[in-house]
Amino acid sequence: MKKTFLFLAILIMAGSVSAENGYRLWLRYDLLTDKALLTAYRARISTIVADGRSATAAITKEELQNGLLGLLGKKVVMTNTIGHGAIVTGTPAMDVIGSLSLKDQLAKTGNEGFVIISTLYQGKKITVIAANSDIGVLYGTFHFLRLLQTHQPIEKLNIISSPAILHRVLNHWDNLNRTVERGYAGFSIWDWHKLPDYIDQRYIDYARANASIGINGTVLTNVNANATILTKPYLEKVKALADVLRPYGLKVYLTARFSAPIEIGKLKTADPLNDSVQQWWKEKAKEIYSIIPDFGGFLVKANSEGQPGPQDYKRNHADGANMLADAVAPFGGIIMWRAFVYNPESNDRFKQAYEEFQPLDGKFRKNVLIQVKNGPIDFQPREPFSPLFGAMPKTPLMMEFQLTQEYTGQGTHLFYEAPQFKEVLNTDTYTKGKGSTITKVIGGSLDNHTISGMAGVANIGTDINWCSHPFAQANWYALGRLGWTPTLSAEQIADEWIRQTFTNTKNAVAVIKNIMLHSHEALVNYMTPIGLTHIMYNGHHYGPMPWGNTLNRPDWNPVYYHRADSGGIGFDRTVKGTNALAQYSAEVQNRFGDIRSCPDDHLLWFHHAAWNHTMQSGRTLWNELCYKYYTGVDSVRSFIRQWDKVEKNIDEERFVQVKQLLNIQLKEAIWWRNACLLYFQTFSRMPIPAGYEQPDRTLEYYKSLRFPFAPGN
Ligand code: BDP
Repeated sequence: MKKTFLFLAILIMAGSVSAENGYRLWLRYDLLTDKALLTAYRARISTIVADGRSATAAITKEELQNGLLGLLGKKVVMTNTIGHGAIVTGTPAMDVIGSLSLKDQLAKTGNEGFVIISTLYQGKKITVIAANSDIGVLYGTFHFLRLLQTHQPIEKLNIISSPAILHRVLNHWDNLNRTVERGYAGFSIWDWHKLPDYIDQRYIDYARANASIGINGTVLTNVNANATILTKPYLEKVKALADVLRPYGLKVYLTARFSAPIEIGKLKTADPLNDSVQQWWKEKAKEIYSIIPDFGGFLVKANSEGQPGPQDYKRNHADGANMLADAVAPFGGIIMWRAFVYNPESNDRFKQAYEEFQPLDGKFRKNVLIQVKNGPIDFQPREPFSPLFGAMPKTPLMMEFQLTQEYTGQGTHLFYEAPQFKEVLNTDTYTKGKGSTITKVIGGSLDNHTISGMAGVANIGTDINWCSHPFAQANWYALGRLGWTPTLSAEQIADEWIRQTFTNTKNAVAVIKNIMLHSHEALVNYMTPIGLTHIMYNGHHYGPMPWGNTLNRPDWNPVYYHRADSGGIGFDRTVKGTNALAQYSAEVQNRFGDIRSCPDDHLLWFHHAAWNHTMQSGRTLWNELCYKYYTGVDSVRSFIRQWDKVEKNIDEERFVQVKQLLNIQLKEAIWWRNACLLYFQTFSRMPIPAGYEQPDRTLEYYKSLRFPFAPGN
């Protein structure tokens, strides 16, 4: 007994009980274990000379000092004298920075970008982190610390960096009662009940994490909105949050419930062309800005899944968006109006957003962005790109990605999203000839827009490690990095994230990266290969239910999406079917339209193909389906084997967590594979090829499973 106690005490003293619970995210700043590197960095970093009096500048100084203390294991003092090894941070208002002729470089960095250079100043070797604004200096400081954390050389730095996208925003689907729609990481971090008087340390840590990856906006509330957030007491709470987030460069946005003028304004209508309604929103905007002067604006889900909107009054999306845009314009606010719309009358849900929005191109006010989900349906593991991208040249289109893994393994699957995001960003829409990539569409360069945006539906909650699955943090990280530099590769982002989050040990980095980079394809294979989509359970969306056919709305039923019958499987979107393909440019139509040339991985999105159709792999469609499902499961088995190899390189706590989760992922992958193949087999009437392990349960068993308390619903 005594012995254990002593042992514990020693452990605590040695600091090794400071369990690695994941709270520190990618900002761990642990002492560098590479001795040579440590010596080199120490030789190059001796003091901090930091300028600026703002709250942001204070944060910068503290971050730099804490970061260096942790990484170098020594207190790097602040001074005003520039000697060898000084890290100089500030704006051109600072004499030394002013004297360094950085004008040309700084001219390229705008209001948020930064310059990091190694240079000589009066014969002394120094490192300068300069920007036009204090927030730029903070971003630059985080970048510098990232270089150290990822073991990069810092001798000859010459970095000029600025964000490609203006609004880089998290969308919290958080309700006022603290539940999180599609949240798998606990409750909402916004403790509305205790606000405005109680400031949780989490808010500050959240802001800091976002600043470290360049995220500059946050929508605090669910798109399925509650008008209460727009009432005075709640606006006071929002103000308290805005005050905490502001020094970190984060603007606060809210979701606007379209019927708020009725619900909290006592009006009889919310018709956007009605004078009193317009006036009500103008007054509301004025009130909000009097409380939060730099309020970002509104995100709106209208006429979608039961949310109220302008169509309730026979008006269109432009009428609705413009009314709100006019209300916030005098204060510099923006409206992010979502294009996620569909209703059961349409003959193909795929087509609807385009049908409703494309004709409105050119009709929106200058401060409106249309926020478009990456694919035409709904955040599925793999979708073709939304045909709206490139099709509305007069309107800035904003990307909406889903960080929270509603359709991609929820809280239990290791799923790194950057490959999925990059697949979309790199896609060529051909709307203005070759090279009209989605990166250029949303960055604004294709159509000369000055405002641009990228949003991610947040995966953050009260769990100690923020995102529940230790690897889910990587998706938050990826959103920030891609919003700043969309041309970064998924591999580069994974590399940085692993080095900061887990380890810099070369082999371990390679192994973990390999798992991450294959996780997208693996998940597509064991859930929805060859272009299958939307075949999960109703409601909570957890697990496979390709047989689902009981909901009133056909477009909520899995059978609507796969259309399996004895002849084949897939949704015919060619001219012979719904002709959704016509919404794309000719080049894209050609690529997908011909069943012989349509890439295998999108086949069932566009064609109803025969079970014995010959795939590009040479296999029949049925055999390919089996092959993909089995390959997906095998990939998870290999992730488990690979993960075992890094045991000695990372902390035990997270090693064990991930190991357990991978085992759940394997079970669930097998469940997806078996349930889907057994069900589709009732149509194909073909055997699962010999040599594959045969399902050990019946289709009836899978159909009988129920999960009344699956999270996030
Ligand atoms: C769907 C989610 C639903 C969201 C909706 C949206 O199931 O909870 O409200 O997207 O994006 O995928 O509005």
